Amino acid sequence: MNAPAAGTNKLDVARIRADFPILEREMNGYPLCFLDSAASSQKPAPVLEAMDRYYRQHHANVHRGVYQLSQEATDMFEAARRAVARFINAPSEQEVIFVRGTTEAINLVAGSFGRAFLREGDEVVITWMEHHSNIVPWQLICAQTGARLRVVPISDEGVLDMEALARMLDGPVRLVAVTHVSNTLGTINPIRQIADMAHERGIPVLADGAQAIPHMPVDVQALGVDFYAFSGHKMYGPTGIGVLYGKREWLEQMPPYHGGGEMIERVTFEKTTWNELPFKFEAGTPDIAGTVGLHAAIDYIESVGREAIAAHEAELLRYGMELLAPIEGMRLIGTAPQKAGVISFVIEGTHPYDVGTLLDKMGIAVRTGHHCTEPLMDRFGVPGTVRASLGMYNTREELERLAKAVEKAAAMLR
Ligand code: 7TS
Repeated sequence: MNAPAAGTNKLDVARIRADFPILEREMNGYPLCFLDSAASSQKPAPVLEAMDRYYRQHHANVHRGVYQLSQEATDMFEAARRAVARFINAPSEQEVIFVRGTTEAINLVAGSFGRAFLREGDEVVITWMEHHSNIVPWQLICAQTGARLRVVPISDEGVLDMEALARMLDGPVRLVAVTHVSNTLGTINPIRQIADMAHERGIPVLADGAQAIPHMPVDVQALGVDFYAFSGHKMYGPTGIGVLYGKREWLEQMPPYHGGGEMIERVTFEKTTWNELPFKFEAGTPDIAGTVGLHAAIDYIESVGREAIAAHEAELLRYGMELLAPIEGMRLIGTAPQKAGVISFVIEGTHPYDVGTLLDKMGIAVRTGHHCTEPLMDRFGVPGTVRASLGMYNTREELERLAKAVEKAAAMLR
């Protein structure tokens, strides 16, 4: 396992890369240059090995069997929950709910909190830079309850309009749902400030942490949020597992989201009572191996160091923006001063899809399109962008390759 060289805050990127088997692959005759970690990051060997070991040696269903193996699986599952609680500084592991990912976490809150607390005429505040998974669940619950969605505008740099937010909060707002880091712009939103503003008015805040958790230390108590959602697969863990952190005071008032096994205390045909937190929200057999992989991913991130990862990526981001900016026809989308992990751009006279296809031919994996943020594309008047997004394993040389390839692609397409 890796650690930054003693006494420095620097990552040993070569050592980190050696832990990610997939980075040895070639694409179209070139070494793979993977710049799509915002969509899903790659997985280090310790994560793969932990999951393999779990299935080979310890698998049984959790919380059910009296036998040793089931106890082992349960212990591993609950150890993962404790690791998550520590990782995000949740006051209690009972406030850590395992879900499939960010999307499910937000749907859980929208469905459950929405049914309990949203009424006709109430408002839910989101922002212009939300991923569809922090827009559509609110539209669905608003349609069911008669509540209304309000959207906080952003500047041309991609910075949230805090004055507009303050004005909106004086309305009949029941919840604020905002992304911590934008997956398309990279903007880091001032979550603590937003939470303070909302709490002054008794309004709870959900932060979508999908793009923050892989890049920076996250402390839910310091952020002051009521709910925090994230996905394992964007933080070097497996797909199919994610987390909803929720403050106990809210989770206890919220009705179950799914019904089924595990989430009950007692079932009769007349009346069913619910299990305690967090099990009330975890119906059915969970992704046990996923939690084991997530635990290994947390250990891996901590062994490298979250501050060191943030510093490495900040340097890469600065360098990448600097290399790309001078390219003819370049328009960088998302130039907020507080920014993480993502470089989105369009090049005059070219379509993002064509640029992405040519980059792939040169072994460079980037995402093109609207990145599940269509309202944001409308805001910037573009059909989509090319997006390079960073992980701890990326290097300066890869960004140099990207810049050269973009220049070449643009010249071919114009
Ligand atoms: N919220 C944000 C900010 C995201 O970036 C994503 C996924 C999600 C929520 C949904 O996460 P999921 O794990 O439940 O799917 N973002 C992206 C992306 O930028 N490209 O592909 C997926």
